[in-house]
Amino acid sequence: MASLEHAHPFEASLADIDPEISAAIDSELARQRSTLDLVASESVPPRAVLEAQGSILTAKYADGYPGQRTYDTCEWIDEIESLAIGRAKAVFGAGHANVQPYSGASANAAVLHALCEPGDVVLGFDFAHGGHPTQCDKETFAGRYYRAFAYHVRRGDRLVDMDEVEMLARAHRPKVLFAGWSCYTRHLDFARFREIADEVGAALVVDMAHFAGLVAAKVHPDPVPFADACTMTVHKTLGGARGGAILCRAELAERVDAAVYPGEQGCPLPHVIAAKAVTFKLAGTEAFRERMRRTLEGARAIAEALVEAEERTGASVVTGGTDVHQLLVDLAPSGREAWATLRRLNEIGISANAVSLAYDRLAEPACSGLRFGATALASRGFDREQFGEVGRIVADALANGGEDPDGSLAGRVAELTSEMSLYRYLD
Ligand code: DSN
Repeated sequence: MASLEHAHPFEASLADIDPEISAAIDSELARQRSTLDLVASESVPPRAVLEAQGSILTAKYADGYPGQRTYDTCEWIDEIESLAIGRAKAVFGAGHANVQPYSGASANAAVLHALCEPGDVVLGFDFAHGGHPTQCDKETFAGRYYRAFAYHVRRGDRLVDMDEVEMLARAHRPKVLFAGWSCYTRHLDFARFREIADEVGAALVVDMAHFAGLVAAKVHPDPVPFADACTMTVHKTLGGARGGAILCRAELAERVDAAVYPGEQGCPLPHVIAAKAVTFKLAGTEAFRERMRRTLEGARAIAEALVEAEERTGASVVTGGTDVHQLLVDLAPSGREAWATLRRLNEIGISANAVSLAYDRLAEPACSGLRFGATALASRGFDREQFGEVGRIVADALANGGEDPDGSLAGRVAELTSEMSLYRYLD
């Protein structure tokens, strides 16, 4: 370690200035390298995105929008933000894009701010059934500042109950109708959502935080032509900068922009906006589309392995498979609890999510659901065959309640993770 006495404090490396944080980052890198990351909301941001996000742009203040800032000397930030906006519009074929939201949750807050008055009615997908809490959950702004109602999945087939959506929309006449999810594995019927929204005079907002990358790659039904606005995160299937974005019809541009800044946020994050611009550039490439196709294949391969193993695991794949980058597993038939099972999976080198399922027999914080996603491993280069092995490892683990008494499952995980390098340029 170089002596701090000889280094200008602003030029010393992280390792020299703060060895504790530096060592923790190194340990996290080692953890990521040795783990099969099946957390459905995670990805592997490319080096170019990390370089932009960690750049000197971090310093700059630039409240406002390109050409309309409350600070001077923003010409390069204007260029960067204009590129990000143009690329987002091009990738999704949208009339307008706002790339400033700090997160998907902030994007949902801004859209509600733009389209509703406090106390107006909103209708969203129940969190416990697969929606995001910021659509209508009582603990979030959506439930606190608006009159929020929730629709659900049917008990039988676990698909969104469109008849209930229609019935609730007719009864409560929402200003905003949300379509979109965090924990769901099938396509939504955007045309039917549009019809219902039109009938009751609601704006349709598609929360595509999870599936934006699939939409960009055209391997998922496109909500943009149906929606008044779409909210998203840029770091899930899109696989890039950490933050959110909003697409909307051109006529709503002013309202949406004013709701993001100054309505909901302060200064934008220029370094993150630069990283979003890079993400949208990459999302327009064939390499990205290939990765999204492999992501879908990967999720299907894991689902197939788990369906095949259902008898010995006592864990069923919700809806019998998946159309997207993730799958849900219900541990209820096995009688096991998801958090306890997940902790055992962590011990053999697998990370995923424990989630409450619709009609879960267990009360929170206990739950019966496990969510597995293929985005991060597809970014790492995993192919169909390797995803099949991932699925078999998970199945073998679940058949044993997550236990690995002879270490053979951990050995199979280690074989896969050492075969597929991660962030090699950091060596
Ligand atoms: N936390 C994200 C997820 O895991 O789905 C949603 O914000």
